[in-house]
Amino acid sequence: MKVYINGKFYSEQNAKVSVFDHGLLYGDGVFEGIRAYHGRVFKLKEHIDRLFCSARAILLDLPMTHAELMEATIETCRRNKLNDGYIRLVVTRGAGTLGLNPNRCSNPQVIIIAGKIQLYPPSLYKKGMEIVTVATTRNHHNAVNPAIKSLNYLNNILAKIEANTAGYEEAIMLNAEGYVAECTGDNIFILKDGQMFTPPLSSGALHGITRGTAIDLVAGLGISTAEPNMTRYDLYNADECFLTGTGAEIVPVVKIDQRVIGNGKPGPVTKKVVKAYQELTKVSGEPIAKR
Ligand code: PXG
Repeated sequence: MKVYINGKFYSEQNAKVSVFDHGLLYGDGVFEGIRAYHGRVFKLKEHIDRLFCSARAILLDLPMTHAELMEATIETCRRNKLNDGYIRLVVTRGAGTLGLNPNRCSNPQVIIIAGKIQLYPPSLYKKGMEIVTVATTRNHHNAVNPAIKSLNYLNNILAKIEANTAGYEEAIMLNAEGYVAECTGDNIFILKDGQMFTPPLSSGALHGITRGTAIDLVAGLGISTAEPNMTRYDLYNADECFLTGTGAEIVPVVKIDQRVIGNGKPGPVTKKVVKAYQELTKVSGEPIAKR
């Protein structure tokens, strides 16, 4: 595997950053998780846009333009002969002193890894997933804003640990007001009486790229998506539920905190969205091969 760091490619063994990098010392940096399907990078522009927004929010100047980052991502796929896989784009604050001050870091590290992704088993998409609410509250937007896809994912990791120790793969996180925000690495949707609902971005939900795609695909089925504050009561009484994320794509949810959703099987609208998403990944994205 060839890893991109600041314009150069390194073997896996030689792809390194400093132990003084504030990405490591403080989680000071931002990232994106992107998928490639059938020789195309899916929603690349949207991911780079979000990376720039995350960087701006933490006052980190990306040393590259939008176009340069897109090209570097595609070039990394080419060098790794990646047709289908997972791309991790990381920008750290760079090496500094043993103190918080980001001004002492002068050299942001732009890292691009193009590899494979560990997927949920296909059976899960047929049967649907069971999830639980956890006690770990989603970060408050005045603390670490959940809109920032930062290298500090401890909030999500703590929630994931709670889910895992309870025997589940994914957790619902509530915000400080007790409203549903999102899952540890996925956004959440419900269908109720023919209308789609997902928590508003102000709840602490990441502005998920797959979330946006799902809203578009659902609109294509003639169903609109509202974004009200939602409680667990709303989830428990949903007709259908699914999660969205770059890694997970569209995952049907059939049980929440032991409450059976709908008839306990992936719902008809959910199944259509799963299919429509798969179809879209076959035909859309930035081509990796040189034209
Ligand atoms: N919420 C959070 C907290 C996330 O980290 C999403 C929602 C979904 O956003 P997108 O833009 O992907 O639809 C994410 C994304 C991984 C992995 O390795 C995690 C994500 C994406 C890709 C891979 O677990 N999280």
